[in-house]
Formats: sequence, structure tokens, C-alpha cells
Amino acid sequence: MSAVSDLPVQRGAGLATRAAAVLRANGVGSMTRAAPALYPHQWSWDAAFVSVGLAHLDPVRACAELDSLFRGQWRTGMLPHVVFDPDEHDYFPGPERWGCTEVTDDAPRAPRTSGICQPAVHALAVERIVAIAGRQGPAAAHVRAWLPGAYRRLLAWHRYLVRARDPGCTGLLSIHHGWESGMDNSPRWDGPHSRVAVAPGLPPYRRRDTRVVRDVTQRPTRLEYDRFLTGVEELRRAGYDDARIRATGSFLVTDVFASAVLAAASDALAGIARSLGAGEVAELEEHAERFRAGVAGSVDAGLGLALDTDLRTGEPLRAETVAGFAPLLCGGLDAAAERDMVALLRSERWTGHPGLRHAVLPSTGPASPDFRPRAYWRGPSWPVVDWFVVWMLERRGRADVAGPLRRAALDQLAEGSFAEYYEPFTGEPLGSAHQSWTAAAALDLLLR
Ligand code: 9WN
Repeated sequence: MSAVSDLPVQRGAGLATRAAAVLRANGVGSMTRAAPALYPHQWSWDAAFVSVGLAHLDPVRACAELDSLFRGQWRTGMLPHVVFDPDEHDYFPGPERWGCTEVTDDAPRAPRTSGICQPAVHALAVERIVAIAGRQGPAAAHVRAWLPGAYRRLLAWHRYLVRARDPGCTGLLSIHHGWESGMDNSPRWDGPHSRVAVAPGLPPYRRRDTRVVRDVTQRPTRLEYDRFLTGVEELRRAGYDDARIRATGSFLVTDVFASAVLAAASDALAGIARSLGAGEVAELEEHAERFRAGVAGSVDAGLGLALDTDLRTGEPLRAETVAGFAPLLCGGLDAAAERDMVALLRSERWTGHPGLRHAVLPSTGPASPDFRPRAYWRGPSWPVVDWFVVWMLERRGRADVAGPLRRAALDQLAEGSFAEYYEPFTGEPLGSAHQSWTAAAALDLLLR
């Protein structure tokens, strides 16, 4: 592990050492808890991000992290959003609440999993692991030997998304639950969530998150949580059958951020296919183009951001959130439109807002009426998101845009608690401490 960063060298090296210690401490066998107390299982997109952090320490362990996640892959190809550690019972909602194996044969008997998915960042993580492992030495040889198997699993995952979540070939993925977006209570979903009627018969439950994060202003509200769990009941009753959910589920939206992730991940997977001499290159390139076009076509001229759509009403969801910058992740805008979007990103509505402690991207625009600086996905800045935006921009050759964001993200992380998210005006760390993906973000931003 060799530190290269814009932080003074010793500070950067110290931060990388501490980040590595967090990842190691959160590891249980070949999986890493998303966070030690709040999320004591393996989450899907967390595991992908974590695997990139781990690759800097031990590429073999990075591969094992993804293998562990893919053990939860469903027969349909779906990669579930949580793979449960069988030895950990103090989490809610756990496998019993999801009840997947009780209602569908598509879910594996073991490990137990949830019944929904998250953004498909995994092929991008694999591309990065291959790059970090390099071409020489035993780690590189291990990754090379592991890659064909990983590729087949990723291909099944991508094909599931394309088939089941965009059956009309629109270039936009639909999601069935707010948790699938990974940005659970974002104002993006306020309209659609308001139409999720909390079931009178919702089985009682006791939240665990608010016993770990005692300041309830940092977590989703009671009503939001009731709606999340109503969604779980609906999906379980539909047997986690995508076609049935599409026809009857009360929450059905396109997710422009997840669609951009799939476009970029399809580029990455096409590159992997090419390197392996696999036959699906053209298919994967077509997926990338389709979703890139879908994302680019979602930009709202007034807001200057890409918007999701409520598929139950046909209405665009006019929230100013970080997801609106989705086209910057995957490309697809013409030069003038990209210039406008970059200008918006740098403007006082976003990273140039004079109140920000660090010029990072808050989850909701600080000038938007929806902005709440402590409330989870309604305003706090999430280091994992900044890292991902930096990484995608650099991947697209936009180091000019990525550079300042990268430096600001590292300044925020230098505080050293590896918080899940931060109050953007004060820099106060919020949510979980020692969050695995935040440690991974620090490592990759420092060591790239
Ligand atoms: C529900 C693990 C996960 C992240 C999500 C984040 C949060 C869970 C929660 O934590 O979601 O899946 O209980 O709030 O929103 O993006 O993957 O870190």
C-alpha cells in the first residue's frame, strides 16, 4: 500500500492506515459488515465498494468479498441487497421478515437474503480490482484466474436487470422499493411514497437502527419506515415476482441514478468480456448505449438535472438531488449540455454553495426547499457518493471536474471517523461511525 494523495503525505498515510484498520475490523470471514453495529451484514453495493478498498490491501481478499456476496445471487440473476450472516441475529428487518425462501424458489436457501436489489456497481468494482491488482505477481494471477467465473455471474446480474427491470427497452431501470435506490428516503421518492398506504395489518416491529443511532433526526422517520415495511409486505405477498409487482405494486419508479450506474457498468463489463474473448461484447455495448441514452433523455431543461419518473402517474419527480447528475457518471450528453451540467455542479446551488464546509456534493441540493442537513438522504453529504462521482468522472476522462471534488472529499474524510454521512455545513460526522464503504472511499481516493 503506497500513499499518493494531495493531503500532506504523512496525514494521508495515517488516514489510509486507519481506513485499512476499519475494513479489517469490520471483516467476518470472507464478508465485510457494511457497518459494525448499524448494518452487521453484507449489503450489495456496499460490498462492491468495499471490494475496491480491499483490493488496495489484498486483491485476493477483494475477490473473496464479491464471491461471498454472489453466493446470495438468485436463480433469476438478481443480486439481493442484503446477504445475511447466519451467525448474526440482532438486525431488523432480518431474513424472517423478508421471508424469501417461503414464497419463491428463486431465492437461495443459504445464505438467506433480502428480496430486492441495489445499484449495479459490481462490474465497475471488478474492473477496478483488475486494474489495482496489475499484471504482475501472484495477486494478479489470482484475479486473472477468478475473472471468468465472476464475469458469468455479473452477466447474469446485468441480464436480469435489463430483462426484468426494463421490459419495455426504454433505457431506464425501474425499482420496486425505495431501498433499491440505495438512497432510501431521498426527496426523489416523496411523491411515490406518499401513495404507499401503510397497511392497517402491518405486522408490528421494533426498529433497530434508532437504537444504534440515538439521534432520530439522522434516520428515516417513523412514517418513512412504516412505508418501507409496507413495501416489504407487498413484495413478499407478490412472491417477489417482478412481473406481478410491476402490475400491482404501489411503488414503481424509474431510477435515473441506477440506470446511469448500469450504463457505466455495462461499459466495464463489455471491456471485461473483450479481455476474456467472451461472445457477449456487442450485447453489453448495446445495453450501455441504451441506458446512456435513457439517462441523457431524462434531463429536465428547467432544473438542469436528470429526473426519475413515477410510473404509476407518469409524472417526472422534480427533486434536486445528487442523482440528477447521473449523466456525468455514464456520459451521453452533447458537449453543451455536459458543460451546463458541470456549471450547475460548480454553482452556488451545489458544490459552490457558500455555506458548505467542504465543496462536496450534498445528497440533496442545499438551495432546494427539500434540503434537510441532518436527515439521511435529504441533505447530508455521503463520502461514498462523492468518491463514486469522482471515480466515474475520471473514468470518462473528466479529471478536470473530478479533481476539486476529490480534494474536497479527502478534506472531509481527514476528520477520521469514517462516518456514514456528514452534515454539509458543519462537517459533523453523522449516522454510523466506521462505515466500511467510507473507509474504502478514503483508501481508493488516497491510493489511486
Ligand atoms: C437499508 C448499508 C445501507 C446502504 C444504503 C443506505 C442504508 C439501509 C438502512 O444502508 O440502507 O437498506 O437501513 O437504512 O441507504 O444505501 O447500502 O450501508
